[in-house]
Amino acid sequence: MKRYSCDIFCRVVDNYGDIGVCWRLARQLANEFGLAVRLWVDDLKSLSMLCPEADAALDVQRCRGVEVRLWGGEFPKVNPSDLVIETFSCMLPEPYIAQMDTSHVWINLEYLSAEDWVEGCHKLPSPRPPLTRHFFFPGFTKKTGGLILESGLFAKRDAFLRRGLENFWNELKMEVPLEGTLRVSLFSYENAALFDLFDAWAKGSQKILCLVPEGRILPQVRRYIAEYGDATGNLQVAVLPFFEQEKYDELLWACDINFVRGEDSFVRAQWAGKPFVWQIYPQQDGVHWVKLEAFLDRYCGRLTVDGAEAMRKFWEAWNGNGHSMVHAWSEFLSARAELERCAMAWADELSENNLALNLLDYFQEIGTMRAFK
Ligand code: TRH
Repeated sequence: MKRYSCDIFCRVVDNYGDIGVCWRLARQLANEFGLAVRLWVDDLKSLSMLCPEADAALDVQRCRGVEVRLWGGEFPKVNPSDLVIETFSCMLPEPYIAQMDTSHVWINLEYLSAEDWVEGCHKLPSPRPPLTRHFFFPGFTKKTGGLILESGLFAKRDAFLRRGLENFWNELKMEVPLEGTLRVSLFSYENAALFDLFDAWAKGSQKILCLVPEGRILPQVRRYIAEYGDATGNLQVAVLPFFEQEKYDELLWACDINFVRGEDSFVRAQWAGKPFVWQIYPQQDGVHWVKLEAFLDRYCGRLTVDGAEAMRKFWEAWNGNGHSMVHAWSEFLSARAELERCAMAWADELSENNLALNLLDYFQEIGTMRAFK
């Protein structure tokens, strides 16, 4: 049987989301589905944060079953792959396009959104004669491309939790948290609501251990620690190094509530099956609010009126609608049992719609239409 090849093109706009999605998909297509995957990325430093064995000084290298190529300077003469994945409309290099013909399947993988219009745009063709580019939208319904989910992830998660967390804390050189401590991971952008939230946690009746992987929120966290110490009232804050991508899942699994952001960590928190709080990537003119509310509408539809209100209020406050975190947090915490049940059911349901499988089916579908062998 022919081994298909795949080129994935990634431009790092900012942060880790673009490369986070591309790296995850590249590994999955190579290691689970046996494609010969070449990942073109314009910023190897970002990749090396997610995969420390990637050498930012090497233009060509193999990592975890994927050929990684620096996308910069003059584009080399290469044969295009059977499947060409442009991500987030990053614009394929012209010399590469010039080598393509109609036997190559060109897919543009788009950003994730829970908005209704996504279903209508998923799989839309966009002609670029003589070629055609096809839009592929991840999403939360059967009429979208679904979400990236590695095979066996839930079994891995459940086995990790069954083994107990002692090793996990040891590896982090941390003491096992006291019984009854609420473990919270915090991955977010700068956030004006942080001090308010930390105050609520410090003064609350629940012991909280807040784990902060290095990132954009860190200067604020450090300011708080400088002012109040890393243990104040019922709050203890611990700053952790940035995890490699696969290890980051373990942090999400080990915590009771996860604060996530952007796109990929947002999805991983859903696979963790735990209550989570999303700080959406802020866009100009506040358009991100529409995206945030679209997700909340989908998710909260499964909750009781009180549960839905608690989740919505807390998420909105965390995303900066100006409301106090204190009240919102206490309601969110009260709804925790219900949010836990919903998170697990949501993960199970969403896992039925696997992005890589859908993408490969679509690749075959287009290929067959063109008598592609
Ligand atoms: O980094 P993000 O904010 O990414 C993005 C980008 O800003 C992008 O341009 C924008 O369009 C998009 O959001 C919506 O958040 P995201 O998507 O969660 O990506 C973070 C990646 O980093 C994800 O793959 C998880 C990974 N990660 C680790 O590997 N280790 C860690 O310790 C942490 C905290 C994250």
